[in-house]
Amino acid sequence: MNLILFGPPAAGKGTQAKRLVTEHGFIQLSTGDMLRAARSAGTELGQRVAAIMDSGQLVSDGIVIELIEDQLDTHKDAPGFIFDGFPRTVPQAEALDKTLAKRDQEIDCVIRLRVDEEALLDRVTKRFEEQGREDDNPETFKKRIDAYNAQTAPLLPIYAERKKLSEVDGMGSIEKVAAEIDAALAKQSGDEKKGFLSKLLGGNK
Ligand code: B4P
Repeated sequence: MNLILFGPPAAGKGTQAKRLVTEHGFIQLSTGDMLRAARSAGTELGQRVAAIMDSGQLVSDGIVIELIEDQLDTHKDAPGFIFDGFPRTVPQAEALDKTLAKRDQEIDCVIRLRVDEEALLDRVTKRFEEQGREDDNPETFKKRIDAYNAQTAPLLPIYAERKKLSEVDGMGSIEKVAAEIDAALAKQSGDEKKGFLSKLLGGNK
């Protein structure tokens, strides 16, 4: 199963992705983590993206698409992927569909974590104090939210139209959010099985 964890910055995508890896054996592909790793390693790519990330903007589609394709090639026999923080734009979503189709795969489920802006700001403020991540300061965070609303949120109706979207309340405790995600995944795979069965039986029953 290929899953997208969707939501605004600091919604808890990374937190939940790590748990799904431990409990369900997915491979987590977090473009944010990959970009931060490139920065820490001081690679040419890391140096190119540092200022963009610190300003709260999205790095170019070409860069993140290449990072994802490299990882899909590296983990050819993986049972499933969690796309965490990717796609974030329409061209990224289109590129993901194409690259998965080449591998006879598709996106099976998109989980949207809903968290209100005040709670998001509280979370990044806490993380800024604890970890000092430059893009977690309140001013930059506002720009990240704007980028999400302008460039990423427009993907939601696309996945809803395809009946892949599940909404999860991301305001609860980490455990409560985890339980809701598991329920949404179980429902999605049940629906897929039902769809498969009705096709097999020759109609939309
Ligand atoms: P990301 O790395 O994706 O952003 P994030 O803030 O880490 O979001 P996430 O939702 O994963 O939050 P987390 O679980 O850590 O992106 C960073 C930057 O990289 C972007 O701004 C952009 O510049 C660049 N980038 C990345 N992908 C890109 C792409 N595809 N295209 C272009 N540019 C891209 O949770 C946040 C905090 O909340 C943590 O401290 C956590 O402990 C806490 N928390 C989590 N769940 C909680 C809960 N239920 N209750 C209370 N606290 C919770």
